[in-house]
Amino acid sequence: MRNIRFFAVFSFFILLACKKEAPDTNLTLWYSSPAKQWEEALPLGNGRLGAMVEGGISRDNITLSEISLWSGSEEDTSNPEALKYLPEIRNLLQEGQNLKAQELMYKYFKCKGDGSGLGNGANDPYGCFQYLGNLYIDYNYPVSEKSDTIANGYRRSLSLKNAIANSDFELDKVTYSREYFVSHTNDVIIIRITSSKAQALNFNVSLDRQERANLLCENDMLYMGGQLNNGTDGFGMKYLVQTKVISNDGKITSNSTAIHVKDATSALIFVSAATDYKKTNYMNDVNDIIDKAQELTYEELKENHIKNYQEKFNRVSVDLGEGDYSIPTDERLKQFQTKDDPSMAALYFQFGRYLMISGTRENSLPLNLQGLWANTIQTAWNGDYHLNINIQMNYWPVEVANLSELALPLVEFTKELVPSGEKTAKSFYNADGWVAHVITNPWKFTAPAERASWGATNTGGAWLCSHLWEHYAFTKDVEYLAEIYPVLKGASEFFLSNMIKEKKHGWLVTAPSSSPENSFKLPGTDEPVYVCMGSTMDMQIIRELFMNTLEASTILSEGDDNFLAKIKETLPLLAPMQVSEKGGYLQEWLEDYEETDPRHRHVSHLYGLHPGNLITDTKTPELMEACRKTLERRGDEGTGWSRAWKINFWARLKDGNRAYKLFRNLLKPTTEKQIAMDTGGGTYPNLFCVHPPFQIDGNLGGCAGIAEMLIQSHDGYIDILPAIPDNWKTGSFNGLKARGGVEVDAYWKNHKVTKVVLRSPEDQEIRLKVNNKMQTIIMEGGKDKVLSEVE
Ligand code: FUC
Repeated sequence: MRNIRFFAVFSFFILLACKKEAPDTNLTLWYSSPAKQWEEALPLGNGRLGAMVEGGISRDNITLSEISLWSGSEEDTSNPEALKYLPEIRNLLQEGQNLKAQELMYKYFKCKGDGSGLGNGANDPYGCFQYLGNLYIDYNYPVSEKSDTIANGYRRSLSLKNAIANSDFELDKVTYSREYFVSHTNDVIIIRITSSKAQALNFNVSLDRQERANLLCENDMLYMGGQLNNGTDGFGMKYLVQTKVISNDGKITSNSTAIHVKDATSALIFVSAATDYKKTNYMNDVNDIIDKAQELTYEELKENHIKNYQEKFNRVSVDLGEGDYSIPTDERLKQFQTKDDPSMAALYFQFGRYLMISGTRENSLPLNLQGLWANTIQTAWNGDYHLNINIQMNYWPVEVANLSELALPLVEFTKELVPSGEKTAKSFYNADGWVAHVITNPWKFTAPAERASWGATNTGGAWLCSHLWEHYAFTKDVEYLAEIYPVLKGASEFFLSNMIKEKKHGWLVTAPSSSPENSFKLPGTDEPVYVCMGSTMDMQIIRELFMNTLEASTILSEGDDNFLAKIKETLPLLAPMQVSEKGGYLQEWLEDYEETDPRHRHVSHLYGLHPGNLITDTKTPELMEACRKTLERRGDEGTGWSRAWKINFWARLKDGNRAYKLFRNLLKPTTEKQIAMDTGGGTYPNLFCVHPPFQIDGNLGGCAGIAEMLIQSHDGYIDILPAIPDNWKTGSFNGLKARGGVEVDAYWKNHKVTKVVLRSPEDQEIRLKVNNKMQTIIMEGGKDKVLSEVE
């Protein structure tokens, strides 16, 4: 850990010295009307508390969330039937009887209980991430007509530079202004409301929640508290929201459900909230937070907030060209489909970083399917942690975007899954080590889910381990590596003790498993079959896990010789990647089955291309071509996250124009809210990614994709501008990170890199590819290495 902290401080000072700021104009989302639906509201957060600002004129709705607010509870998911049927399932798979194996799995090889409730588990023990409630500000204006229709000059905005939202307008010659932020330093939501005319403000503040909410108003302080369903006796997680309004000149009164503000020129609203997740003292905390916040002036609170946020945000700037910032963001989004606007990618990239800083912080839970933001009791797919792409995609940008310490919530979460994963390994497979399947939650669910078609893939935990490794690869923090080594080892032990030898080639494979959520047809039948042995993705993840575990043990000089010898023996026996003889694409399964849906949204078998690094130009050029063919077959559409993944794939294939085409597809404007699985992906007016519905993975996957177009370092060297499109002709970036802990600035003109600045925390030799030329650079720790007029 020490190294990270040192490097964070070190980079901060360096950045202060040499940062070239991107134009602030491209760091603002703005709109000329209030949000008409939640998907237009502007997200704010401090990594724990979230707020979505609608900015309404007569009623302003701010939807609140808290990252740990989950229904459900820990449950026993062990199902003894599963282990009894495991040998038969495996035999059927060996005989090519996958459909029969699948039928048995549907019946027996699943968790005890209802699992995720098919994605609607709010009242099951699995539970779901829920919104906290709504904060309403209802205004009374001294105008006879409807204020919403006669207001002038309305503007609602979100500054990514300051993490502050504003809404302003004029009504009857009075300007009303609201400023909103969620302070990390003071851990509180703050709204300041002002009017240009003295004592023109009259409004009521109230709270509500669709269920399980009690209101209380005492000493002009409004409270909302309740207890969610734990899925068993009904008494689950407790929460409390507390609201206080202060004003210099206004009169504040209250009744049992609302705070009333009369004749004020300005007022401050504080909202504090907490849950009892891992905390007993949460009520006192909520109260103390408001007390402490009140001791500071608004200017002090705002300054604290901006400073805290910018310490992270200002580490990186990106300039990809000018855009037309004078048009509202929703219009700009629409125009982007037909009009060239290279600055859109820089905005989207920084919006991703903004969401990460606002959505999760050290000592918080990781970003879930909704990040931190929700507006329902039953969030889509329980707003949980899906381990077959989604939560991992959330974390793809964290290292390269210079927010390394924000990976730690995922690291901690993974560590905490281990005890539950050990039980699952024993009870379902009688295996060593630990395993997690496809879905998990703060209650540490690791069992196979209720439906084998999607819930039986058992490399979810191993995929998380790749993130644990990447954090090391970017930071070189050996102390950290020692902390996470047992997690990697335990995950490896599971596969060492649980793979079987498939009959045809004698390869070691997972069984039973699936290739995330895709199905195939067995010869002579049209029935979709999901269950298989050794899907390509499984085998890539396991190979990578074994290699990382071995490397970690070498670095730490740690090892149980038998265990390491077993990994070394096993590596060459793992089923290899195969290229289809009939189509030249990378095979998704051991057999070259016909897919039920060749355009399926998951492209799991390309894990080795991205986020993995088994398939690269230097290691496996022939597989690069197979990946290209695979992507052509899959097409350029799909759900939001699927489009985002494809940006990353094409960037790794070094095809900048195609990556950019996928970026454009990701930004397809839509307001669709119904769940759709095949296509319909795009972007809401507030730039939230649309699965549909909203799912934050696409935002962060898209952010990572843009980074992959600018810099790559997964193949043993740093590649500057590996995949930029024709229209990012001239530009720069500052502060992106490469593996090895190197921080990089680059400047280019007419597609040619003109200058690179490298900073390394320690002495090291690196390989660098610039303008297609490879060179070796000797870095001195703490010193800038400037390469100007690079060839
Ligand atoms: C995976 C995906 C779905 C969706 C869900 C939350 O199961 O296949 O498209 O993103 O996670």
